[in-house]
Formats: sequence, structure tokens, C-alpha cells
Amino acid sequence: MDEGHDKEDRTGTGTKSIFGAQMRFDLSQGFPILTTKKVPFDLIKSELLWFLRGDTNIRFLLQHHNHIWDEWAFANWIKSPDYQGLDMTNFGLRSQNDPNFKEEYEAEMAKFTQKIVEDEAFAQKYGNLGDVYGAQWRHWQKRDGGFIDQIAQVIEQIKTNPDSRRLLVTAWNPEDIPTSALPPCHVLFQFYVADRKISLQLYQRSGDMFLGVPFNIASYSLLLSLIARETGLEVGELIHTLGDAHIYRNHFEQVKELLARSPYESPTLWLNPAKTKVADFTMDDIKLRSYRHHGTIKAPVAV
Ligand code: UFP
Repeated sequence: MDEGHDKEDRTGTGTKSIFGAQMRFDLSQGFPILTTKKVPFDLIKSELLWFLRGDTNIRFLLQHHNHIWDEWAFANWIKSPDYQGLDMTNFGLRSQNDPNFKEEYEAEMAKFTQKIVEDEAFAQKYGNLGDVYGAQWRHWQKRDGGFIDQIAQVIEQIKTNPDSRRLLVTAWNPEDIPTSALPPCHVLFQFYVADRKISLQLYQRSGDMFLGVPFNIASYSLLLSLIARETGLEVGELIHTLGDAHIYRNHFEQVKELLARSPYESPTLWLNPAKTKVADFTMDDIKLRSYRHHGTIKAPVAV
């Protein structure tokens, strides 16, 4: 907020922004999740398990009461010939500015998500988001047909060739970008193994420091912890590298409130000791112990 450049942005909100920033978290010192506000760890868990399943259908998320990807599926639904409801064009912006429309939108959205959960055929058709993380991580489409499972490959490489400098997973596919509603924010991550510890560096091209980034820190720390489990290594550091790191102009008050709070001690992560494979973990196998935090701070999401 003090040193950033004033920048306009795609959402029309405006930001203070810097380019190129890095944070390092030593996971042996506790699990890096903000304590100065509540970060909903259950949503982070179900989203990460969804990515790791290679799933791109919001049905799994809805079954876990996770609504973070709803808008993207809804946007496809309202453009389809099967949609017969009220005009929902530009629903993101309109629902922020028009309380009557907001009510109509929420009713349409509730009908949509209920149908996804109850009707499997409908979910097949309208719950799928296509080329999002699950697909890129586990089913990277090859030019000659077939696919690449980047997660399985990187785990195998970490086990057999831990000194490799090629332990990478990428989500950025230039071919998909022009048709993608939300080009990946987490473009690429790399693993590094030394002294029996494994670290992960994430390159995130764009970070909303108040709303998105606290989520992202916890999500990639969990991913690192799961990969450490499967490869039999200790957890090292999460290195979070950001391209455009920004604070939206309508988050300044919330950021000041957050910074005025005193942090609590970090919680610890519990992973079911009976599970060793990333793919076998379920919601109940992952828990935060002693997560003490301050209250939620509401802030508008830029859409
Ligand atoms: N954003 C995050 N983390 C995420 C995610 C999105 O901070 O995991 F998916 C924010 C960054 C930016 C906006 O404010 O969402 C994406 O917009 P753009 O594609 O224009 O960078």
C-alpha cells in the first residue's frame, strides 16, 4: 500500500501493485496459515483433493460444501441453450451493485448447484470446467493423443532422482489461454530435495494479497506436506514467488485491520499416519491441530 504502483486492472477495481515478491515459510516451524484472520482450511483441503483427483467437475466440491468454483460453471450454464431462467448476463458485477438482481442471481445459482448434486447427467454436462488445474496436473493433453500425469511423474522422479533440477509441474498451457475464462494463477511449481528434506517453490503470476494469497499459501503447504509423505521425506520450505502482487483499493481498510492484529502461534498439520499415498487421502485424513485465529474480515471479491 505504501510503495506499490497504482494500476488499473481487468476487474475495473484498481490496485496498488508490486512486481516480483517472495515469501519463505519453514514448515518444520508449524503450518503457515494466517492466524490474524480465519482462513477456511476445509475449503483448501477439498479443493486440493479435487485437483489431485484430476477432477474438473464442481460436483465433488459441492458434495463437500465448497462453492469456490461455482461461478465458473454457472457462467457456462447460463450461456447454454438449455438455460431458460432470467437473464444473468454479467452476474458478477451486477450482483454487487443491484440488491434485487443479487437475490435473483442467488436463487438461480442455488437451483443450479442443487441440480448438479442431484442429477448426474446434468452434472456431466454443466459441472465440468475443462482445462483447470486437475486436468493440467493429471491429464496434460499430448499432441499425439494420450496424456501426461505430471503429479505421478514428479513423485516418481523425486523418489528415484531427488537431485534432479527438473522436478516441475506446469499448469500454463499457451494453447489454452485464449479460450480460458481464468488462466492459471499458479503457473508452475518445482521441488528441491536436500538433507532428506523436500521444498517447493511456487511461481504465482498474479496474487490478490488479502483474499487469494492466504489461501494459496495454505494450499501449497498442504500439497508439499502430502508429497513429502508419499516420498518419505521431511518437509522443508515453501517458497512463494509472486509476479504481480497486488492489494485491491477496496481492501485497504481490511488490510490495516489485519496488520493491527497480533499473530498467534502457528498450528500444526496432522496427516493420518496410516496413509502414505497422495491419492489415498480423504478429508478426515488431514487436520489442523491448535489452529487459533482472529475473526474473519469481509472484503469484496474482484470478479
Ligand atoms: N487470485 C489469487 N489467487 C488465486 C486465484 C486468483 O490471488 O488462487 F485463482 C487473484 C489474483 C487476481 C485475480 O487478483 O484473482 C485473477 O485475475 P487476473 O487473471 O486478471 O490476474
